[in-house]
Amino acid sequence: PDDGPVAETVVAEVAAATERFGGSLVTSPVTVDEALACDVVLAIVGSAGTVGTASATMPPPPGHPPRTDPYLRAVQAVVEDLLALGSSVLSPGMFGLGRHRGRTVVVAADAAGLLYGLHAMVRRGEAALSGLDDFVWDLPVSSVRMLDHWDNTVVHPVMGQVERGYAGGSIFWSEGRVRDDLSRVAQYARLLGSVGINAVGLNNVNVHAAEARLLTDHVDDVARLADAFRPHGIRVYLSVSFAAPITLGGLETADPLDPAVQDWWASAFRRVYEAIPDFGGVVVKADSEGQPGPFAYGRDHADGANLLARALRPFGGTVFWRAFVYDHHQDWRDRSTDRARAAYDHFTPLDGRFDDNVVLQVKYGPMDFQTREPVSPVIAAMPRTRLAVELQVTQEYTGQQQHACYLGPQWAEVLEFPLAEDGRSVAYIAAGLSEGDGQPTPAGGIVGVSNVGTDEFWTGHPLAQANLYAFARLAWGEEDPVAVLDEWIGLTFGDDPVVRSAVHAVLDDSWHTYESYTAPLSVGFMVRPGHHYGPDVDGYEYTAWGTYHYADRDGIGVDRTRATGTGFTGQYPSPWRDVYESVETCPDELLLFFHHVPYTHVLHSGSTVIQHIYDTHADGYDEVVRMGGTWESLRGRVPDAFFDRVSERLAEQERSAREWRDHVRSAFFRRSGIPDATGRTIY
Ligand code: GCW
Repeated sequence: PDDGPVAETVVAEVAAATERFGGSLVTSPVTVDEALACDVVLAIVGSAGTVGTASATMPPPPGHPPRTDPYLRAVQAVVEDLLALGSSVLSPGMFGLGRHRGRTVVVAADAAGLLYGLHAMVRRGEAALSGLDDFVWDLPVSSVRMLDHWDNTVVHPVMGQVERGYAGGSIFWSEGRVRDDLSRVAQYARLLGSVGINAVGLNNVNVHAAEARLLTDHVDDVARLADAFRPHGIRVYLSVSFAAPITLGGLETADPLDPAVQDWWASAFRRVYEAIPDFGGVVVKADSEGQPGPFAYGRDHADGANLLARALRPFGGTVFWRAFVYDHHQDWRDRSTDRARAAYDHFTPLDGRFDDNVVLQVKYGPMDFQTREPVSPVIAAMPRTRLAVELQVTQEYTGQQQHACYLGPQWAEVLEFPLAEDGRSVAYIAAGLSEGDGQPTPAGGIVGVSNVGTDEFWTGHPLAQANLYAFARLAWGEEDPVAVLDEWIGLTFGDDPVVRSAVHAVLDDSWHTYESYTAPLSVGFMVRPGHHYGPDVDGYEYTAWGTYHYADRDGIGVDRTRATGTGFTGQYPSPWRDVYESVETCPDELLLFFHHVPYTHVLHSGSTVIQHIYDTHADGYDEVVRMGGTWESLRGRVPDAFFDRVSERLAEQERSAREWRDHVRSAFFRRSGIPDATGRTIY
């Protein structure tokens, strides 16, 4: 059925495939016999309704002739059986896929679900088209699955065009305007739609002068991007500057309680929606790292977020308001301020005050996208607020797409972590789902910072494509990161078992490998300031950023206990507040995030902290050498250009891992004076 641009996309995809393979395509209206004669049947059966009401919930789109009875009966004949197989209610984005009565069937509640079902069928490959009856339902856990681009429209003097981008320029923007040729954006949109992404932020959350004007002067450009994403079920969002009423509107204030400010936002959004009726809304970084915000007017972040939410409400738009608010002018001498506490301290008092079209977007950890952090306690502390969890697909602190570092396992750990007192996981909280009889919280979403750019392999490191894919699949609700990687390998390289096992050997454990040769035991931030690449143990130690490790000759780590430290452990619900409070129960991998311990402290693993540092850094480097050898065995088995680019990056990873190993091992030997028990060289 022609139910809009996404349904048209499904028809076009199927038409292209049938033509390629010499089949034929019948589109509605069809007779029962025609439908049942097809090898593959794809059907929309009405949104959130049962099949009993399918005919009632399938009004034709405006301007279209009424649906014909034979079409409805054909759909119903198949669907009635299918619903009896399992689900009686279809929700948005949900689909059923499988073999049924000798044919392959995809059914969904809406066009987006049909699109997802079609691509799920493609992922199954030939197996989807043969075999015995076997039917499964699948649905996204989280209703919003979003990628944020930190793209500037112009090249920023310090950050380049894409902030923390490691894959070339922006695929959207060039010289201040949308690109003329959007064919790459169309490919990207198709890719994202195929794995269930349904929202994209088009510009950097640090909104500079040129980009602020997208909202007012370049809505036509934004509309062209919206046109490219719409056929794949994706709505676009803009990052906006809280000071826009002043900088763009010429007002004297951006105070959220000022009626002129409220009017300014209302009319700005009205103009956007005239051009883009399905515009998603805005992403806002306010009072953070120099971005303007409501604090300047003595207002809080609920006042700020609700200002925009009320201006967007008439049009159905949403505000994604970031919780990444902390003091970036901290005096390093001040031991009483703990950056890890900041988001919780700022936002939890506001729980219940945000309008229902505000989503609070929380970084997964309390600090800033480190290789290892505990899960942010904010996520369990605001039951009356819609919460989205923000992950970083772009590898700012995890090797910058020079290092192979598959982040699926990190994200799976975060999303499955049973943070809430009632045991609900982070993914459940973000999805607004309850457990058992528990009270459901309102739904937010899962957000990732994108890692693509104009690079010919899209992601700089070709293997970093796996991170983009895994983000989408885990945001959808898949749980096993190695199974997701396996899917990506099959879709990317085909069926060669040698390639499959080698790519697994390189990537499966690469996050742990990266962790082992960089900052130890979750202490974080031992990177070169500014660009954040490569080792520098004290790089951030005496700066204003609040990211300290306090390593001296005797010990290392941040005391965040209630008993003797910053009290951060008290922000966690039970049992985590006690698990993290005690060195006895704190997991090794989070030890230095919560505790300052002597180098001789014995870990649960049986090793001392200092020996752990020596061993993991040496072993991690050895593992990178092994990864290089494994990849080398694929020469000639994967496309040459792909092979060569990965080989170059693995060589750099090996060089950098060696640098990390020697820098960190030497730095801690010089501090502690304790030798490496294995006698390996220290410089
Ligand atoms: O990790 C830090 C990055 C900044 C980024 C900021 C944020 C967009 O170093 O480049 O700014 O986080 O998430 O806002």
